[in-house]
Parts: sequence; structure tokens; C-alpha cells
Amino acid sequence: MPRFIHMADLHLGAPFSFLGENKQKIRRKDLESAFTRAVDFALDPDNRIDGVWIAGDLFDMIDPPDDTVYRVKSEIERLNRGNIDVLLAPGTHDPSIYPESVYKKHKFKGLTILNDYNIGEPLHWRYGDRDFFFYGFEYHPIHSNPPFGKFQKTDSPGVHVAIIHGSLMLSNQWDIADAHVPLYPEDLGKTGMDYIALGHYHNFMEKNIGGSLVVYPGTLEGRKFSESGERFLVVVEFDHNNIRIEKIPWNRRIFQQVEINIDMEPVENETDIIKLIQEFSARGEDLLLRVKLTGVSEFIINSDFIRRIVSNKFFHFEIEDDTDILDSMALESIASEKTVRGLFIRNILGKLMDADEREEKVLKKALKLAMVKLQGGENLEI
Ligand SMILES: [Mn+2]
Repeated sequence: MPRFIHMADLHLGAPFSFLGENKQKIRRKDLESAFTRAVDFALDPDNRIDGVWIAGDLFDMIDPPDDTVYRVKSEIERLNRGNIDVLLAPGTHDPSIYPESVYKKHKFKGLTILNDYNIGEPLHWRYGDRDFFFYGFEYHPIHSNPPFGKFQKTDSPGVHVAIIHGSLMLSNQWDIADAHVPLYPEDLGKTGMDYIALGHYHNFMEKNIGGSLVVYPGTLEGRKFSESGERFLVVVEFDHNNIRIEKIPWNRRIFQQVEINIDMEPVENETDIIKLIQEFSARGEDLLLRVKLTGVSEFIINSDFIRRIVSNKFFHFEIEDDTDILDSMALESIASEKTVRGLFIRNILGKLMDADEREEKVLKKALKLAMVKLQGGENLEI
């Protein structure tokens, strides 16, 4: 039974600018190693892989650093020597239409790029006793026109697969630019494809649309907190009656977001919060953790202090203080003080009365920052 790896959005060469210099390098290596491990998997005879499909954003940029390019070249050559076909549709991050594009500047031996617009004439390859037809295109401001889902499979008997980097439109209200290739389910449903290999959305998604199996594999390693949780290597197997998707956990490190509602926990000070955060430190060196504090706080939380204490327990740590102190008894009591901080708070509270949503956010933040600085300010009488 023909088996393929369907990947997308590897974003090799991504800068990871929110991390420090050292961690940026490690994380870039994580991404490269996820790709190398996928190639190893494809070459392992036990896995019986016939081909690798990459639905765009293999690279994070049009013209990635040389070391990244050479690494990818050698991995694709490795697949080529192992008789594994590699098919790629360029993505929004690595389009091939510009002169400085990595796909124009370099030749990748063993890589077949689906970027023409003559999608009525698919590529025809045979795997075992089955005929496969591959369709794909890349966004081009002149040659590709919306609606992008209106291509059709040919009448040839066999398996018909489309590889596209695009946006599956699950809600018609979204206003998505043509460059992001909006794909409407009602159009995709009419294409008659057996499998539509998508890239662009970074989390796994699988949908049956009008008889076509439409899949986003997601990233192999998360790039940001919107890619939290497990990542998968997706293997697609075609037996004569159906298509089977196998999801193999693949990520080396993991993004995780947690909310700590301090109303629900016995929290009286920063140390109590630190204890709660340290419960996540078992897998700390592999964890990129974002903690969001919510609830009504009876004290001003010094999140910088918490960050300083716990951040070395994790690969990366972020804390967001979204607690509400406006309703706290502590604030009420300070606001009635005849002190500098009492005056300051009364001032902010006054401004909050007729603040719009954006001002309110800024004022609340100012209130918290000032309270941290003015802690112990009871003696600054006015
Ligand atoms: Mn992407």
C-alpha cells in the first residue's frame, strides 16, 4: 500500500526573535532536526514510505541562510538516493516567483516543485499497481486567480492528490487576501480529489469535504504559543478502499499555556504563585511556558520577581498578569490613604471612569506597575 509523509510549515531558518541568542540557535536546530528525523523515518525500510509531500513554507523566508539551504539540499538528496519522491508546493514564506527565491538560486536534486498553473494536467506517477495524479500550484498575482478551489481532477482512474499552501475558509466572514489562497469548502468539495494536502495553518486539522480528505499536518516543532501542545509527523496510507492517517508525536520541545486563577488557589503572595508554577518544571528544559494569572488579586503581583525566580527552570518562560485589582479590598484601602500612592491611585481610578477599552488596558497596567514601585510607600505621606 502506497504510503507518504505529508509535511508543511517547517519554517527552517526561522529567527525566533523572542528568544535570547543562545536559545534562538538551539530552537533553529530543533526545527532542522525535526526535518532530518522525518527524512530518517522516510528512509527506514520498516516504514515503507514512497514519497514525501511538502505543502509550503519549508523555509521561513524567500532567501534563507546558506547553511540551512545546504542542509535541506543534502536531506532531499538523501531521499532521492533512497528512491523516495519529494513533491513541494511553495508557501507564503518561501514563494518561488521572485528572482531572489531560494528555489531560483539553488537546484535541489530530487525535488519536484508544483508551481505552475496548468493544474488540469497533473503529474502522473505510479506506486506499486496504483496510478497517482498530483495537482498543485503556487500563488502568483497574475497567473493564479480566485476562487482557487475550482480546479477539477481528470477522468483518469487512480488516486488524485492536490498539494496546496492555502487557507481553508471555515467561516465566510474572514477577509483573506488572495496571496493567502482562500479555499472555500464548497469549491474543494467539487474537485473530486481523494486527498488535499494543505499547508499554511500551523495546527493539525483533518476534514472530509465532499468526499475529499483535507488535511493540515501542522508544524513539526511549535514556533509560537498559538502552536501549543503536541506536533505530529503525518503519514498517509492509501489502501484500495480508504485513506488512513497516522499521527506520530514528533516535537522535541513543547509550547504550553496555562492559566492560574488565583481566586481558586490558596495564593497570598508571589512565593505561593512560584510554587504553583514550579509544578510544571518536571519537563522544564523542554518547555516553553506561558502563565496567565487571572482572578481578583488582593496584592500587587510583582511578575518581574516571579520571572526572575522561575525562568531558569524552563527553556523559555513568560508571565502575563491579567488579574483584576480594581475589585480588591487592598486597592480600596490604599486609595483612601493620605499618601503619594493613595493620591496616585485616586488619580488613575478617576481616569478609568471615562476611559475607552484601550486606555483602560494601559491605565490598569500603569496602576499595577506603579503599585509594585510604590509598595511599602505607606510612609510617603502627603
Ligand atoms: Mn507557515
